Amino acid sequence: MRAIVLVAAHLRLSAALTTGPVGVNAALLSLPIGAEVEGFRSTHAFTAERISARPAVFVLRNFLLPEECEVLVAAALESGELSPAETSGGTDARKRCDVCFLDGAAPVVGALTREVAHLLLDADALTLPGTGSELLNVLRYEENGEFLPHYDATASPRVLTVLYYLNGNGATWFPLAVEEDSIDDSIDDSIDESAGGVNSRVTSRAAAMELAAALEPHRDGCVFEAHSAGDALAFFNFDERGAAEARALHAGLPVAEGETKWVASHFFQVPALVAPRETRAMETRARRMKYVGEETARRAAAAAA
Ligand SMILES: O=C(O)CCC(=O)C(=O)O
Repeated sequence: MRAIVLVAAHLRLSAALTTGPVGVNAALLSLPIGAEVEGFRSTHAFTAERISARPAVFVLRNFLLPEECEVLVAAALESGELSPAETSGGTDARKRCDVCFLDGAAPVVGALTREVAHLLLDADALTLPGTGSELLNVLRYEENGEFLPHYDATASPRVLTVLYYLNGNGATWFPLAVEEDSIDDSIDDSIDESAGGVNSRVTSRAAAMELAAALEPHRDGCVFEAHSAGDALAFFNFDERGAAEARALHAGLPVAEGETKWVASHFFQVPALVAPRETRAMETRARRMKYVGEETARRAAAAAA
């Protein structure tokens, strides 16, 4: 294992850094694929390992303490707000899944948010206007529950996603992940060809989705599997130019028979690092998703009446 480079305070490496996604902490950025480092939260140590070049994906083992996981699950249950995910957020990609949202006043969430931002985001990103996190999404999947392939940053500048596996169950798949930082393959070509125009990104994302439909977990891309409660995954959704990373497509794989999967999704926005063209496209999609979300809520209400 290499020397400790992640600490719960800003740390700048003196070594020359490779280019990488916007917003990524310098210590993480310098990690080669397969290399593992030890990091420290305020209470305990964890390990970080990079498992994909593009998107930049990092496995964080033992990132949350088991008691933090228990507190988050209890807070979700006690909120009384766990409700079917199909009727929230204008997406039907989540199946057999309930969701609720915890704010910074909930136990663990406020302190965790601050620590994660300092550990995983670039120090400069923390000082930029608009940088912040969203409410913590807590997801409970039943057996066969899943989250179909999707992007996190379609309608908002979610530069960093952190997934916490709260009961040690579950797997997340990145169908288009690559170990080499190549920009010359077919997906990237389709993005380059589509450059120029708000809708072009939608087209290239659609191409990426189409490509992924022919791919399979455990054969293509990379799969992360939780080993124990408190494992986590961090990945970055925009490339070095601040353009949406088409390879950040990911899916929550179906939950095994008789199992439940608890996951919390933590989205960190850094609007100032996202390319202006991307921002305009996201605003358009956000308006469309709001409309779709309203339609979905209307239909759910009509069905319940
Ligand atoms: O449940 C999972 O494994 C993935 C969750 C996810 O993709 C998300 O919340 O964006």
